[in-house]
Amino acid sequence: MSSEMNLTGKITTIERHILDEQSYHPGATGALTSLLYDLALAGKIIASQTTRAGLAEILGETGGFNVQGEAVKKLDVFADQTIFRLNDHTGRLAVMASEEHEGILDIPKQYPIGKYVLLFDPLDGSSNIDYNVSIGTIFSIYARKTKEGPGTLEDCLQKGSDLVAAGYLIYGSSTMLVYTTGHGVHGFTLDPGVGEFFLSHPHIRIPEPPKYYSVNQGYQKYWSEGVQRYTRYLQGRDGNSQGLSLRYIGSLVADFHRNLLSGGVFYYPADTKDPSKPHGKLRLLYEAAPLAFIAKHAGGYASDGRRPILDLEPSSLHQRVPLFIGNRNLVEKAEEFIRQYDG
Ligand code: P6P
Repeated sequence: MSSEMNLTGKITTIERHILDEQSYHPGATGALTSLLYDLALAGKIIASQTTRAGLAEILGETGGFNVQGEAVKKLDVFADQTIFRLNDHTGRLAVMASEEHEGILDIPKQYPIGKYVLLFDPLDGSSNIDYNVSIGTIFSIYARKTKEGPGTLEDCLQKGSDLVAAGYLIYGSSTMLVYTTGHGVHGFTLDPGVGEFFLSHPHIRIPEPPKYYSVNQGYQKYWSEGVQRYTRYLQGRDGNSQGLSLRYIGSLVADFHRNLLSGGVFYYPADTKDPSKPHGKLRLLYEAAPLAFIAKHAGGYASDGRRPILDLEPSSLHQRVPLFIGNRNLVEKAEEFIRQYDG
């Protein structure tokens, strides 16, 4: 089915859609439904700030730095606190983890413990906030592995193939929420006038043929031979392929979203630019894995250049991973070039 906006069908709110999804999970107690609803609510609250960041004195930096050593924007902190405070007391979660915090986030002792785990990047692309570029929130939901008591780091370090649900919000020309529980990928557009997310992109499938490739070509000299040759292939410079157009926003959610709807490949490969980041810049747990889960259920694929992202066993909360994601055949082509030229 095309990923064009569906404006003629029945009016479906995200609450109705999530409730209908619950029927796919016979054992569902409604906790996942409520958790997804709470994330939609967080998106509305964050969107209300991002669209007037310039006016609400929420622009600019806090002066602090996060675990990644990146300057923390006031909006980062706002988004992080909003998601945590909406979810810490609901009794649906055993533990959380956020890009903005070094360690896991315990559920406060006065609140009940639930059976799900929420990992999130509260505001990805925040370095673009000051330039009015689209930014986003990315989330992963797992079932806890430990049996009782407060959730642990082990509950957070799960493979992407064990995800229960994943999604993102994109705060751009409109605010959208895209999510999957493994039964199709569905997009909802926020009508700020009524404060509702309405189903606008049901059953998203990554279109063929692909239109774009998305990579920061400014780092080309730091890439491996295989990635350099792969990029020439995508540009149609090896005579065997039709060149693609380059689109790179520098905001992962925006770059991924465009390729999801138009067809294409995004990649942030390993590079030698920063010895402290030999595996590239993007994080596995709350960036690559949830987007890989979405790509899979939209007919696409995601790899670290050698293995499926969803098969990778995480070893730490903030570990970085090279990411190639989008149309399956383009990602598999990347693996082919890397296998052939990088050994
Ligand atoms: P570069 C934004 O800071 C981010 O984490 C992702 O959203 C984006 O894909 C990437 O960094 C861009 O990194 O090195 O190309 O500026």
